[in-house]
Amino acid sequence: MTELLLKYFRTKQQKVESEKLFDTQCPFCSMQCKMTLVEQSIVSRKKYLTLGKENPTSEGRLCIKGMNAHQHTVNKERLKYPMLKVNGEFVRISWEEALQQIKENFTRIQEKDGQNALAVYGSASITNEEAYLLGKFARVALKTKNIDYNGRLCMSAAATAANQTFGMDRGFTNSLSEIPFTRCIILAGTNIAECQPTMMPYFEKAKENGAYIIAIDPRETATTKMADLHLKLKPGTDAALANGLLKVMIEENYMDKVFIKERATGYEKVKDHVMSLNLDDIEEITGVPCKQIRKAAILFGREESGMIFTARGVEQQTDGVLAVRNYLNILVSTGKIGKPHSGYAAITGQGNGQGAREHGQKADQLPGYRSIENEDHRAYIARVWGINKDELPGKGVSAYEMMEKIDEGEITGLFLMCSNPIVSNPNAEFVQKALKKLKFFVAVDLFVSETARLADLILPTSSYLEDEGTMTNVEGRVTLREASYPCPGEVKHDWQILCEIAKVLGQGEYFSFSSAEEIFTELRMASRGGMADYYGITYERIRKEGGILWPCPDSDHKGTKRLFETSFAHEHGKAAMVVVQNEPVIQKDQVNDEFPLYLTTGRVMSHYLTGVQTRKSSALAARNVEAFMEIHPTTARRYHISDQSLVKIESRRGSIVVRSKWSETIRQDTVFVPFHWADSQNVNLLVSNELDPDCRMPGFKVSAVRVSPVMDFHK
Ligand SMILES: Nc1nc2c(c(=O)[nH]1)N[C@H]1C(S)=C(S)[C@@H](COP(=O)(O)OP(=O)(O)OC[C@H]3O[C@@H](n4cnc5c(=O)[nH]c(N)nc54)[C@H](O)[C@@H]3O)O[C@H]1N2
Ligand SMILES: Nc1nc2c(c(=O)[nH]1)N[C@H]1C(S)=C(S)[C@@H](COP(=O)(O)OP(=O)(O)OC[C@H]3O[C@@H](n4cnc5c(=O)[nH]c(N)nc54)[C@H](O)[C@@H]3O)O[C@H]1N2
Ligand code: SF4
Ligand SMILES: [Mo]
Repeated sequence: MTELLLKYFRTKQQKVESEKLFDTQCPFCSMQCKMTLVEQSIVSRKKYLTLGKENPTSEGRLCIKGMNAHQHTVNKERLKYPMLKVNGEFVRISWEEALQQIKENFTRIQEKDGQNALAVYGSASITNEEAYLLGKFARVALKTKNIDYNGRLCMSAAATAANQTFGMDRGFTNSLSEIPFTRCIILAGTNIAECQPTMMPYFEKAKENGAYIIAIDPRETATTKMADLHLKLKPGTDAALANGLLKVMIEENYMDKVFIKERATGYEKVKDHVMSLNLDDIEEITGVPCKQIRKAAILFGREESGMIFTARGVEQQTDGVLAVRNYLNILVSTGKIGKPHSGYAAITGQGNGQGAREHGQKADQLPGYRSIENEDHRAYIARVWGINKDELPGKGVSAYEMMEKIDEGEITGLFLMCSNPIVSNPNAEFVQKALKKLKFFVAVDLFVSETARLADLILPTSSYLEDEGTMTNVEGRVTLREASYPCPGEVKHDWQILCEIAKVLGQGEYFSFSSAEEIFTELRMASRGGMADYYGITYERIRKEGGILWPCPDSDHKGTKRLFETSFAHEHGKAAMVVVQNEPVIQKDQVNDEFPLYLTTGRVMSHYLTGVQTRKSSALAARNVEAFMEIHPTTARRYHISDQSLVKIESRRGSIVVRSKWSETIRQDTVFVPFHWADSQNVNLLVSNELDPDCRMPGFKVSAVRVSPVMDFHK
């Protein structure tokens, strides 16, 4: 197929002077589709084509974002030189000057405000090598406890839930190749069709094989359309819905008693609790009719195999951990885990959403999924790093809490790598105000993002076409992103930047790497014996074997396709079930007469996260040029909002103006706005600062709002 397309592309071109091929992986979602960029020089311009490449995960497919990914990397707004803010304007400086600025300012801040006054904010869009190095950079080069990353806003609820129930967190307990053979699938709060489009054929095959698909989402989406049954719940009520499902399954006798006895703890308590609940109350809370809850429970319970997928709809809640744990209660008690064609997936989001949460970017974590509070773990990592264990700082604060510490003046310097927090954090106006208080702020980015605009110094970094390294995809498969495109201007790789800063800070001996592969060699050692063990994985093996699913403890080990076949990862070997109340401990934003509607947020197919990259891609931007608010026509009429008109949305925190989009398929009490746009369309101006007490995830998926038309004076 690839060859055919290439041939067609070639014959269509005239006067091609030269042609180059660059292998890489898509910079966007967790599918990490493999691709080849074809670059042709034709007279004075360049022409590009992206072709999918065969691999076990995306099987050669690409979606629209992947096909157009190169557009932002060759965009003329791409940063090419270090830029220093002088009298409010960015001016080009040399790397030498940039490093000197960092040295002077970081040293001054730490001398005056304390070691922990410097903070590091990372990302799950960088490679494993870079995520690992960033954790080491914070603890060894800067000696600060304050490091966290954007995955806190993404995967933290699912990760905490899996750790608590199973004793280990790998997003998918199985591999994608098992999906076509499962009998029943629950898709809760996930929009795979728009967010991991190349995964769809696995579900389509499952359907062809007779599987039943149940979707749980307040809106109809391209994903729910594929489902046989759609439970259109009120936003934020998954915990209660899962209680309802479980109650019916118990009543109908679908519990796997042997599995529960041998492999689970806590079942009796969960059963007593669930049986004390009333299904009518659950209908009232969730807005899902009892009949539908019963139908879904019976369909899932009676089948021999089944899988549950959750994503941010369930997880980005102030009770996200418990909501996920309640879906896991269903899997464990029906014995649908650790077996062929049965399992759980918290669908990872960013390109390296999996790997970047394993190797020490999190406030409480050391490489290999080790804990920074465990003395043995600290001792092991200190040995690998060649430092004294007492030099290792302790646990820092989570991503949004970092913004609060900045506001309070406890953190006065920030090193931001690969994130755009004033668009992606909740309570965006507060975040913006806080960041303005920083004494010295360095942002490492491809562009002058909305957040980088506030920085004192911006360092230009390389893209997915230029920067080689490993990325752990949605399956837990460690893949190698080849990258050989030349860096534009004076751009450096993220890992190089970290090494050079460490050097000017006098810590060069711990950061003397000259390639990503050298860093990976140290990462392997640092992860060895940990939960996320990469020791047996090498670049050579990844190339040969098409990626390897961790854990992979030694070079003879084939990797682990299915987890928990014989035991769970807790010391007692069992899965821990837990009682989950219908109502959350921390009350979510309440609807009332003043703020009568639920607002939920999420994504569209053509844009990626805060849109810094995709808004610079003409083909993608053209598909959705601005934010919008999906609203049911009945609701819209009630508030005098016509279709395609400007509407003001207000919450207790702030207001935005976007265009309305009537849709018969959303709940009448709910509106939806994607979060890919900034400034007056930044939906996070509306989202509250409440966090999940366990994992510190914000409640992006529920706010109470009111809507009103914006008058058009030209009419
Ligand atoms: N096109 C595109 N693809 C992406 C991304 C992107 O920005 N654009 N981002 C990537 C990243 S980092 C991530 S994390 C993933 C996210 O992938 P998803 O989690 O699938 O995406 P979302 O759109 O945030 O939310 C999924 C669905 O949850 C529903 N939902 C809202 N509230 C609730 C609720 O209370 N309960 C339930 N059950 N459902 C609810 C929404 O209506 C939405 O359809 O996508 C990745 N892929
Ligand atoms: N309301 C609402 N808010 C949300 C969510 C939601 O569903 N609703 N979802 C949340 C989720 S799941 C996520 S993951 C976050 C993401 O939020 P962010 O982390 O803010 O998202 P990005 O837009 O990916 O920001 C990445 C920045 O790094 C730059 N960049 C890209 N590649 C590289 C690289 O290789 N190196 C460096 N140094 N820079 C690079 C990009 O240009 C961009 O400016 O948003 C969260 N916020
Ligand atoms: S956005 Fe995701 S599904 Fe689309 S090409 Fe990129 S990695 Fe593949
Ligand atoms: Mo995410």
